Amino acid sequence: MAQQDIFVTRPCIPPLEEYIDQIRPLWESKWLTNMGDLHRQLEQALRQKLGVDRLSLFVNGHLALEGILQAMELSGEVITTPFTFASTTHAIVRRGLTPVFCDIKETDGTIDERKIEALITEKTSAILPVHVYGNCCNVEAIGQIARRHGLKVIYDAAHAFGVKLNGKGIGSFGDASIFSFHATKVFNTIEGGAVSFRDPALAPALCEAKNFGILDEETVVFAGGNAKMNEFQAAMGLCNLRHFDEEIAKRQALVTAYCQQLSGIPGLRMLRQRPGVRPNYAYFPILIEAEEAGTDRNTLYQALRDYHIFTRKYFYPLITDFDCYKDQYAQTPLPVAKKIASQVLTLPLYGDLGLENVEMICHAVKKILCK
Ligand code: T4K
Repeated sequence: MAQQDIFVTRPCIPPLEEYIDQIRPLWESKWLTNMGDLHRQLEQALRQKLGVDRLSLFVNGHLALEGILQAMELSGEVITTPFTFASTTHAIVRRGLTPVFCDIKETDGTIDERKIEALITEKTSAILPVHVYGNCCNVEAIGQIARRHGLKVIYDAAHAFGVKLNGKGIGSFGDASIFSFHATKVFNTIEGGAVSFRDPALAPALCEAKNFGILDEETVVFAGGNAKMNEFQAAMGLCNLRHFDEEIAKRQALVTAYCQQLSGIPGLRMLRQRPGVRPNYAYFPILIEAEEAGTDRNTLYQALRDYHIFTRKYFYPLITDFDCYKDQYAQTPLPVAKKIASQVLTLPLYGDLGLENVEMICHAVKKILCK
């Protein structure tokens, strides 16, 4: 039994003095938002950290996604995954586009690239896969399909900050990628997000999308919203960036311990990264095959709560089962997504969790499953 409640995650925050030093100049400049100096510094630092040429900050990851869909002027259908957070589909729908759901792979939970082509119609304008949990999609195959059919590819890389594939930043694949810097992510700006993008011509449209469509003081070119990151968020980002590598190293040690202690338990399976990936250890999902484990995912979830261990069912229910989407869109079979959503449980993972807590959580999991 945990002494204190253990949550699925806790934000990484810098020493208070460091943050105060970072925001102190704002009392002098009185420049609090609307693309200030700290915003400019963070944008620059993140381009380097993420290994991307072009990046635009947003107030959160969701509005970064809506912003890039608006800037690209997409229409019609977008092929995407049902195994994700609400934001991915909501952004598509809120931009007036139609989501078309593709099944996922058993191995890593990302979109099944072998099933994409069958879903393409004359209305399809883009593919929007998700690097779920920071697991890399098959970007090469998806790129080939997109080129064959003249489609845009926008990755939801909300979970994938700092991930590299064959030495390249994950945000450099496809036409664009969005990142989330929410408090629950490996790198946070309290709330925050960004879009990295390939085509330099998109830069003005992205600025306008986050700033009311304003081109200059007297010219407003389209109905943009307000999605600007403020200076206090940027300051948190600049501080957290200094501690990012340390956070990842701590998480790596915790994940290694989880994997060692949970391997070989009948009915408990873990997802796998594809080869060539430098991971960011954003989440630690496990899958429970009820028949073999003798206990189902929901029972494990509840029993862990009784031990004060608050896991999450990321991502259950599937998006297609949300009240707002049920029976709304053409139903393609999604057997793998359905199965994984019913089996998945995301265990606590954050830098300060501590190896002793990982040990205690694994002990509780084994006790519940092996009783
Ligand atoms: N695309 C994908 C694939 C995403 O997963 C997300 C967001 C987005 C797009 C959109 O990005 P943003 O617009 O959010 O930047 C959380 C996050 O709010 C959300 O950002 C994230 N995905 C999603 C997977 O998880 P909830 O509703 O599960 O969060 P909540 O409030 O239950 O927090 C989880 C745990 O974290 C708490 O039990 C305790 C801890 N916590 C949380 C907060 C907010 C803290 O310790 N401190 C805190 O300040 O959605």
